[in-house]
Amino acid sequence: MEVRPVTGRIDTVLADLAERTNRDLERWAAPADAPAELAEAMRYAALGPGKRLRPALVHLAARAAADGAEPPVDPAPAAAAIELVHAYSLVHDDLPAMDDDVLRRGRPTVHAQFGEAMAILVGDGLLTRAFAVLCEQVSDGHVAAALAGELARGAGAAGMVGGQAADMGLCELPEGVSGVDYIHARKTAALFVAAARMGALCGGADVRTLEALGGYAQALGLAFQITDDLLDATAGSDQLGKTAGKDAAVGKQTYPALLGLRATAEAVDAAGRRALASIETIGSAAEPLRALLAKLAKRTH
Ligand code: GRG
Repeated sequence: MEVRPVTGRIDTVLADLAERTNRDLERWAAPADAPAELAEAMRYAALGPGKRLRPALVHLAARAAADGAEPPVDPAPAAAAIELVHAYSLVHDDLPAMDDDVLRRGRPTVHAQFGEAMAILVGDGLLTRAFAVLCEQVSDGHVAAALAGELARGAGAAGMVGGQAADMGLCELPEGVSGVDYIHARKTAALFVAAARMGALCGGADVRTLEALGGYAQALGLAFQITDDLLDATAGSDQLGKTAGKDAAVGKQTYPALLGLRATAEAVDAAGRRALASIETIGSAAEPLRALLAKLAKRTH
């Protein structure tokens, strides 16, 4: 498959990468021999109209690590794998026992459309499928194992699942902003970090570049989640494609609730500056990552 270079305006770059990821998800979202009904629901979850940010981060980090050249290992399987994990997390997050929501990406959630038992199994199927894609599509076994390790760390109990447990009030947390930061770092930023580090591995990064890209993604993920909380407080459900205003309705501790809107916007800016500082040694190959940060700082959905 022809891979276009990562150049040009960030919107075009992201649209190209999303198209590529969608093509890969079409092929890889469900195994050919899965029961047809389960495969249909897995594809509904994986191919829904999301932003495909985490796969873009994999591709852009790979380019940055390869100094703007073609990455030595194709990042496409890693990009698809992380989106499958993200899709699973959304399906489970929407379940009645979790966030209990019926609207996601402007459509009925998976359990609203296919039933709760199917939604649980869709999540299980997507999570395990992600690791199958890495095993089957990355020919270098050492790289495949390293990618799987990064994905498991970011998605697992010390990462996204741990953050969700904390967010659900199932664990002791410090009061105030540090408790919110604890949740954001795990529930959201950990998968961004995994995406950037997986991309970096595909791009042949040395340890310094791996850490730099991981640090960028950590700060980007925090800025992204704080912006999510800001949008939940200020935007409407139509604009977001999911139910707005839920945090305030359940009295959740968030940046806007604890600090107000102005200090929340300042926290987003500060995280953005930390993201840029982390990749200042990388040079022009990281330009698309800088443009991505600027775009996300202005996002409205
Ligand atoms: C293990 C039962 C079980 C559940 C796990 C881990 C988990 C459920 C949920 C946490 C994942 C979660 C909802 C994190 C919030 C991160 C976030 C801001 C998601 C929305 O991401 P976008 O805006 O979504 O990139 P799109 O739709 O564009 O892909």
